[in-house]
Amino acid sequence: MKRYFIILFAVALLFVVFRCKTSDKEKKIIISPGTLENKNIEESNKKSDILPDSFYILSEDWKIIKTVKYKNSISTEVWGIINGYPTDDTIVGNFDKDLTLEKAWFEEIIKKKKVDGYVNYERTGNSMLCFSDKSIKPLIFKNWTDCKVIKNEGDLDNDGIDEIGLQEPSPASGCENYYVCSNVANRWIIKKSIPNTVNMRQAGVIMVYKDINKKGNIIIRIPLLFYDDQKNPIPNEFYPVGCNWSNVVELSVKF
Ligand SMILES: [Ca+2]
Ligand SMILES: [Ca+2]
Repeated sequence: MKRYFIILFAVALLFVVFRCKTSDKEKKIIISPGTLENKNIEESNKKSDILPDSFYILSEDWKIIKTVKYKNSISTEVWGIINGYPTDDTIVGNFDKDLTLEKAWFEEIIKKKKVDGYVNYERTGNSMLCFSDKSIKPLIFKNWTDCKVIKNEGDLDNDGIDEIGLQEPSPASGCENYYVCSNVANRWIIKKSIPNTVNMRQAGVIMVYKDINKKGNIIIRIPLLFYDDQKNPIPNEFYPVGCNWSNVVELSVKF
């Protein structure tokens, strides 16, 4: 009997050690890719590249922060794709208040219908952001069925929960939106919508990252096309702009 208890105790101990190790490992995997600037993608200056086009990333007071050279190719996929961004269907991160990792993915909502005893599957035209932990409610996106870019942005607001970025394709226009989604009070919402143009996506401009100099803020890049500049007029030299090509303004905004 005593031996039986010793064996039971040893097994329990092994289980605890294994669990701790797993959770340590899990904690280490939680990263913040959104805080890093990928300079290799943004400024492709390899001599062998053909770089027929360029644009500026500007500060709010119209100083040129960066000249971005990029390959302007119409054969490249430009809808819903951001050069250098992840293209995996599924991401991993901490998407709720606990310290374990979940998976998240984008999925079209399909309705199952029984017609004359047969099962029919009907497209709804809507989609959702789903989580492997079923206690996290999916986030519904209306009139959107396809998503090629889903990214763990890291914890942008320091609440311990990773943010998720999703690029909405818009084949009707070169202008698209990058949505930054966040878990707020146990509910997933679109917290920031960042417009972008074809040249930004072809050049692989990083759309959003944490502002390490201003607590509670993020840096976003938006096309000059969408910038409402009432106080400080934009100099003429940075125009014209459009959905295929625009200079870009970098802003620090509250998140
Ligand atoms: Ca979690
Ligand atoms: Ca967060």
